[in-house]
Amino acid sequence: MTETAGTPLEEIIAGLARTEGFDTVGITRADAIPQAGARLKDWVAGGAHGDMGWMAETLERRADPAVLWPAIRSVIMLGLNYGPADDPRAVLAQRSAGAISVYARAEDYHDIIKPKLKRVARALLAEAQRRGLDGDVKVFVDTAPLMEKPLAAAAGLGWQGRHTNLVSRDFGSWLFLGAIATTVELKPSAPEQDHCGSCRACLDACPTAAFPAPYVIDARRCVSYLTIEHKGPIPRELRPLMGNRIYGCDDCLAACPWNKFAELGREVKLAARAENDAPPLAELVALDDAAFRARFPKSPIKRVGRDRFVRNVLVAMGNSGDAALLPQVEARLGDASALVRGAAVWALGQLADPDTVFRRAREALPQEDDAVVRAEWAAASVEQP
Ligand code: B12
Ligand code: SF4
Ligand code: SF4
Repeated sequence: MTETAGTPLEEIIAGLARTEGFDTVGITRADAIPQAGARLKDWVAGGAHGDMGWMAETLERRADPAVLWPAIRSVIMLGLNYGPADDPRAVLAQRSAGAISVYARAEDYHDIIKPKLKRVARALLAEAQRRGLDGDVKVFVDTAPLMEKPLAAAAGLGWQGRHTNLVSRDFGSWLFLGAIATTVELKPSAPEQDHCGSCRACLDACPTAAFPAPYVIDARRCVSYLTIEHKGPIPRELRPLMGNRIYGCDDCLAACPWNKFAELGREVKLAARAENDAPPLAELVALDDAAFRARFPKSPIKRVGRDRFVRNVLVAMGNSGDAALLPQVEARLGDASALVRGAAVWALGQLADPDTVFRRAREALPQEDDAVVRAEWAAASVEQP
């Protein structure tokens, strides 16, 4: 007999999670969230996922964990607190610097959480086997089609707030979620109730009006989607609303009054790197491919690639009102990437006087064979702010 033999497996799991540094853990049945799957289907049918084609492709599996893995019985949901030291919105006032969302200021959370989940899962399996329970486990951190937020709410980690993310009484909006799915039947935790009350601070805080209704997001308007997931040019009408947000957005999260109970995250690898607090746009826009990869080691930012990132930086430059940035904007008008050239044209149109825009258009158009960039020139010539 081991010394743990009398302890319920659920308590052992909670202990293993704490040892790995998780801040909160709960258990739910895999079939606990049928309403979430139905709502997801409506959401995708309405097109709110934009060009995240993978949401539509994986719809059936995402809507029902039993389609993803028929033998699944229980899901252990784990949360890692990444509470920032200061209000992340302070950088929004520094218009010549870039605002990087809290989660992306440090190392990629996927790389930090996955090994932790694997260690908990392995130890759980070993303990289950010692008890004569036959079982299997799989770990997920945003790596498989699984609805992590409703599962976490069902497991008692918090509730889905009006901004649609999970809110915790103890950690506010600042939890990363990870999941361990298992074929072992575990005793579910009590689900958490909605504590939003009459508050709507997150809805009002959104710079792009991305919530068509409370608890529903239209990803196509969300800055996080536009700067990270969206591959093409950012829709013109949304660009002025983005301010200097160049990677993700925290406005709805940071507005939540439940953050007053939040604590600073304990995981050192999730501590913000100082160079990502308010990086000068002038530096970021000049990054080539190699310099971009070197500038963001182990960072989630690398995943969008240099062209999309520089596109975001140019939109922020266009919003900066800082004409001193013009030389760096103009340097990108001849960029090899059409995505970057198009964004540079827009930024030029925002910052330069009409004569400069016309002169630059006359120089560039004879060589420009990309229809989208040509359209940006046409719009910049008529749409001076
Ligand atoms: C797709 C995705 C996005 C998309 C869409 C966002 C979204 N809200 O779904 C985009 C790119 C915009 C995005 C942005 C962000 N994301 Co994201 N994203 C995901 C992902 C991969 C899937 C989420 C999903 O299934 N969305 C589909 C929608 C339909 O699901 P849903 O939001 O749960 O929808 C529910 C509500 O609409 C509700 N509902 C509908 N009608 C009604 C009516 C009533 C009355 C009620 C009560 C509810 C209700 O029911 C639906 C089903 O539960 C998850 C990881 C995962 N595998 O779960 C991470 C995840 C949600 N993202 C995360 C993070 C951190 C972010 C950002 C904060 C990053 C940033 N700083 O920029 C932003 C936050 C933006 C926001 N307000 O949501 C974390 C959230 C952690 C948490 N505490 O909740 C997750 C869980 C990743 C992780 N493993 O930690 N993300
Ligand atoms: S992350 Fe920003 S843009 Fe997206 S919904 Fe929240 S406040 Fe709006
Ligand atoms: S800001 Fe208010 S409405 Fe939004 S999630 Fe927090 S408590 Fe709920």
